[in-house]
Amino acid sequence: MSIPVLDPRSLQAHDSGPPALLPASWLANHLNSRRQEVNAFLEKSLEGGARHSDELRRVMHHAAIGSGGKRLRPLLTILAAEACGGRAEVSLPCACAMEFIHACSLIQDDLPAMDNDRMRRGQPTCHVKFGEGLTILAGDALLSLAFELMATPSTDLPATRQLSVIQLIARSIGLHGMAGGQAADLLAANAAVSMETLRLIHEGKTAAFLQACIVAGSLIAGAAAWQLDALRTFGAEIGLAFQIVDDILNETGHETVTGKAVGSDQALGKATFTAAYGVEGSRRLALEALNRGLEALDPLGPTSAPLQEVGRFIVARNF
Ligand code: GRG
Repeated sequence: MSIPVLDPRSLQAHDSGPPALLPASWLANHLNSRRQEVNAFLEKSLEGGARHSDELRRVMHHAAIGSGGKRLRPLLTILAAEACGGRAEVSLPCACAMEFIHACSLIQDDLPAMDNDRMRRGQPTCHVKFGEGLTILAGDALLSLAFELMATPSTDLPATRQLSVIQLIARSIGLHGMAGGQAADLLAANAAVSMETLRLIHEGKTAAFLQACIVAGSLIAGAAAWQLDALRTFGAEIGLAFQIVDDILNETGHETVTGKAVGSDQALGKATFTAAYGVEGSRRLALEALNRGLEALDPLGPTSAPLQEVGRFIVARNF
């Protein structure tokens, strides 16, 4: 799997639809151009002076844009929409809302009250750089901005579809998703957990939102029931694979490449796939999940090729 797919140096506009044989260069250009569109929209969403505190705006900008990031979630939203025949630009505001929610979750996850991490994306974490108070407020404001973007009326998007997307995303990050999973993760520290509980924690903490990013894209595109089913399955499998690989990288990765502390999960006594299945066993589980996910996309044909490529990247990545 080649990392250049997400290499911003080869960014080019490319919008003529997938060619019959899909050469690697077409895929790379397509993904890089979508990533560039996401970055431009994220910047635009945080432009302009702030009414009360420009410092808060700077912290938000650092958390969501300036510190880097792979932009996997917005890419998944846009590519899912395109896989169902939708137009990228219609899903762009929602895709960027996904990145703002993700940024909120990362800066909160790093706080002393949670994982107490001092390094993220190769830089000091948000609270180390700006203090805990502004970090908590930046998280609040990023989350609010995300919902503002998702709820902004658009002539290309029926309000009923927009409402279903907002409901889906809200549920995936709340009690029954990310926040619930994170709470279970905190409570499971240094405790013996069953394989079933481990899966439940990871499903909630990470997979539910990743899956929702994908399903949101297909809802925006007005997907048919069979397309939605395919993308739901792909999302669940890729969400699981993502967290398994994250656990592997926390144990075997290199800080200079991952940009964050290695070995922290073990130090915090976290329930992880590598603790339960070993590194090789976890790799096998991630590959099996990827294959089930890719198989689910089969009925969609070539329009799902870019989505498949991001799925493969999620499992092959080293950062
Ligand atoms: C936002 C409602 C709400 C609640 C937040 C703090 C919290 C509750 C949840 C933490 C969830 C979390 C951060 C899980 C870890 C997920 C993870 C491994 C993220 C890393 O994602 P990448 O690799 O990061 O896509 P980049 O840096 O590339 O963006």
